[in-house]
Amino acid sequence: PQTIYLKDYKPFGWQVADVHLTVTLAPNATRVKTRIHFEPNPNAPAQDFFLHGEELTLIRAAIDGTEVTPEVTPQGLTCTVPDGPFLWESDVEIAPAENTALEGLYMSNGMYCTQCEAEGFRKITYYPDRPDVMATFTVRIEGDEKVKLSNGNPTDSGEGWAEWHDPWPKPAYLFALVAGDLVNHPGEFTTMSGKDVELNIWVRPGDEGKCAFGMEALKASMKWDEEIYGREYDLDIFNIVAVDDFNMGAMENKGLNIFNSSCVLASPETSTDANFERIEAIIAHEYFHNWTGNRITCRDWFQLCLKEGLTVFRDSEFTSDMRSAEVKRISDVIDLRARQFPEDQGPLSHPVRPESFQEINNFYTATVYEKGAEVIGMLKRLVGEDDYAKALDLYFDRHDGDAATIEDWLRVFEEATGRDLSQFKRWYSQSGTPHLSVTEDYADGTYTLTFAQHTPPTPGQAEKAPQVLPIAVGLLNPNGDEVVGTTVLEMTEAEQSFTFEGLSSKPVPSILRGFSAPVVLERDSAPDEKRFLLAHDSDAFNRWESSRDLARACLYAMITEGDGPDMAWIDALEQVIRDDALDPAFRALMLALPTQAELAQMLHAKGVTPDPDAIYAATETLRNAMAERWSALLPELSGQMRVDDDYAPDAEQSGKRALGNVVLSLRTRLDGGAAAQAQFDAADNMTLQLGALSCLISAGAEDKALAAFEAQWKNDRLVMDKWFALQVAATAPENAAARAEALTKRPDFDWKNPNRFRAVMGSLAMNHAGFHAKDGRGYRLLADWLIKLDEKNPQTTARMCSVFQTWKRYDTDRQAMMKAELQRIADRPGLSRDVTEMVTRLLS
Ligand code: HT7
Ligand code: ZN
Repeated sequence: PQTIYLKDYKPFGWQVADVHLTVTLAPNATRVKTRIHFEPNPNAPAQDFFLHGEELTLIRAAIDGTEVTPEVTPQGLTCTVPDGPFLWESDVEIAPAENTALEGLYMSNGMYCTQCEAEGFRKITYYPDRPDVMATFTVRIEGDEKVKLSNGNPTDSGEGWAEWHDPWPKPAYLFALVAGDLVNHPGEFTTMSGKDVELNIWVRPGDEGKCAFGMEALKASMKWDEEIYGREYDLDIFNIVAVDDFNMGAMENKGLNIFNSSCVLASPETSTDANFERIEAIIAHEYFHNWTGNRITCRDWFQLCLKEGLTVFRDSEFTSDMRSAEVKRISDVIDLRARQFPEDQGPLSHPVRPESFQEINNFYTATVYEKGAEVIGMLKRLVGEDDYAKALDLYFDRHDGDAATIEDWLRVFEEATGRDLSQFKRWYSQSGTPHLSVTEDYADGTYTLTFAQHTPPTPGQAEKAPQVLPIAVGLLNPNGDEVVGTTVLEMTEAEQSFTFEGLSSKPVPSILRGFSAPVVLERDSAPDEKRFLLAHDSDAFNRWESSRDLARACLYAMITEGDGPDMAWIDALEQVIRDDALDPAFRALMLALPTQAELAQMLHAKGVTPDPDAIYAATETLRNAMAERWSALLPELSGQMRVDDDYAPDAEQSGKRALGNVVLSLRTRLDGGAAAQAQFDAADNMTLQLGALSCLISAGAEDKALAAFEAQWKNDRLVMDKWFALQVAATAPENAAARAEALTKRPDFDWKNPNRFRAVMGSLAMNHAGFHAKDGRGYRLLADWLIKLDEKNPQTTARMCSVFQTWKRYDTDRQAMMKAELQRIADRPGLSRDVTEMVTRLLS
C-alpha cells in the first residue's frame, strides 16, 4: 500500500462552487447523479484532474454537457478538462445492501445511511474527497422510504422525493444521507440570538421511548456552547439518527449527526448510569464539532487532532460542568493510561499529529483524541483561562470557513498571548510519553524541587527533545495544611529546579496536581508520605493517585515478593470510604484497584516480565483481604448507598449506585452472591441489575440470573450486547476464552454487527488473564475472528488488532504465540489495507 506524507501536501487544482446530488435509492442499484461546478484554483500547482472514486460503476460522465470518457482506475478517474470553469456531471451506480464495511452508503436494518469520514464519500460518487475541498451541497433523495434526510435545511418535498440544501460550505466527509421508515422524538431550541431550531432524534419504531435523555443532553450542549464558547447553532434544523450498525460511536455530519444506537438510546431499565453519562458526552462531542470540525475543519487528515483533540477537550469541560469535575478528571486519566499510554509506549506509537499513514482510519486513536485533548488542557493551563478565551475567540473569528492546520491553531495562541509556542509545538510532533523524575531539597527555609524529563525512543524517533511541561504543585506542612496553594511550574529544560522560600519546615509536596501533564511521574516516595497525602491532600486527583500508588506498590510486592496485602493502606483507605462528606462517586474510584493491564504495564516498566496469572491472583487476594477487613462496614455502606427516589441518571444518584456496586462486589467475596442475587431480583434499573449480574458471574453463581436476564431482554439488541459482554468480561480467566467461543456459536452472535462483535471479542481482550491464557487459546480465537471479519469490515477489524499492541511485554512463550497469530493474519491473501498496515506496524 501507498504511504501518504504530511510533507507532500499540495492543494487541489480546482475549487468547487457547488455540488448537486440526486440519489435514487435501491438496495442493490442506487443511482447517484452528480453535478459540480469546478473552477481552477489559483493557489494550486498544475496537476491532472483526478477525482476519487471506489467501488462505483460509472454510467456516464460529461463536461459542459458533452459526454466524456475518463480513465478509470480502482482509486478514481482522471480526465482532460477545460482551462477555465466547467460543469462536471456523472452518473454512477452503487449497491448499499452489499456494503458490509459500513463506509459510504450502506444499509442497516432496512434503513439507508452513510458514513463518509474519513474517505467514504468516494464510495458514493466521484469527487475530490479531501477535507480542504469545501462546497455547498444540494441533495435530492428519491425513494419510497417515509423519512429522507440530508445535511442543512429541508427545501422541498413531494411523493417519493425530498430536497435538502446545506448553505455552509463543507468537505465531503461531512456529507450524510439517511432514508428509512423512522419515527422522531421532537424538540426545539431557541438560540441566543432568538432563532428557533427544530430538533429531532430519529429512531426505528419501538425505540421512541429511549430518546428523551438524548434530547435533553442535546439542548444542554447547545446552551453550554453558547454560554462558554459563544457558539451559536447555524441551521433551522438539527437531526440525530440512531443506527444499529456503525463502526464508531457517532459522526458529526453537518446538521445530521448519525449515532451508533448504543450512544444515543437510553432508558433507566435498559441503560446503566455509565451509559447515560457516555451518551451525554458523545451527544455533546458531536454537537460541539459543529464549530470545532465543521465551521473550522482540517486542511488534511494529518491535522485530525485539530478538530478531535479540541472537541474531546470541550466535551470533557462540558461533563465537568454538568457533573463532578474531580471525578471526571480521575476517570479521564484512568482512560488515558489504559488506552493511550500503551499506544504511546508500543509499536503503534505516533505523534498527536502523525507525519505519514497508509490508511487514515487507523489514526482515529487515543493519541489523536485523548492525548490531543491533554495537549489543549496543557495549553490552557499555561496561558490561563482569560488568554485561552481570547485565543479561542480569535480562532473562531479568523478561521471560520477555513480548512485549518495546527500551525494556524498555535498562531492564534501566540498572537493572543504574546508567547512563543515553538517548543510547545513538540507535543504535536514528538511521540512517546515523557517520564518525569523529581528530587527535593530543603535547607534554611528554602525548598527546592528538581525535575528531570526524558522520553524513551519510539518507532522512527530515536532522539527526543525536552518538552514544555506545566507541573501543578502544592505544598503541605506536616499538619496537613496547605502552605503553598496550587502553582503551575513551567518546565522547559531537560532538568530544571524550582525553589520556594520562607517555609518554616520541610513541606510535603503534592506534585502533578490534577495530572497537569500527560507524563509518567517517577517518584518513589515513602508509603508514609503517600498515606499522608491520601489523608490530607486538597487536590482530589492527587489524593486518589496517592492511594493508587499504594495499591500499585502493594500489588507489586505481592506479585514479585510473595508479600501479603498492605493492611496499612487498606486501613488508610477505610477512612476515605467511611467519610460521608466525600462524593460517593469519588469513593467508588478510590476503591477500584489498578487494572491487570495497568499492572502488567507497571511490571514491564520496572523490568519485570508480567505473568498474567500471578497478576490476577494478586488482585484477587487483595480484594479478598479488603472484603474481610471491612466485613462489618460493607453491609452498612450498602444501606447508605440505597436510592429510594425515582431513578435519575444524575451525578448524585449514579455516584451512590457506583459505590454500592463496588461494595456489592466485595460483599460477594464473603457471601457467595447472596446479596447480589437479592439486588438482581429487586433491581428496577439496569445499573443495579447489571452490577448484580456481574458479581454473580464472578462468583460462578450466575446460571439462574443469566437465564432470567436473557428471557427478559432477548429482544433488545443493546441490552443483549451487555449480556454477551459481561459473561466474557467477568468470567474467571481459565474459562474466558472457552466462554467467548461458546457465545460465538449462538445464532444471535451477529458478528457483522460491530457492537455484537466487540461485545464478545473486545471483552475477551479486556479479560487480561483470560486473553493471555497460557495455552494461547485467547490469541487464537481472536485471530480467527479478525481474519473472518476483515473480509466484511476492515475498519472494525483493524481497530481491534491493537489489542495485540503490548505483545512484546510478555514472556517468550506468549510473545511467540502472539507473534505467530499476527503473522497468520498478515499472511492472509487479500488482507485489507487497514489490517495490513496495523499488523505490519505491530510486527515491526
Ligand atoms: N469524527 C468522527 C469520526 C468517525 C469515524 C472515523 C472513521 C470511521 C468511522 C467513523 N465514524 C465516526 C467521530 C467523532 O470523533 O466525533
Ligand atoms: Zn470527534
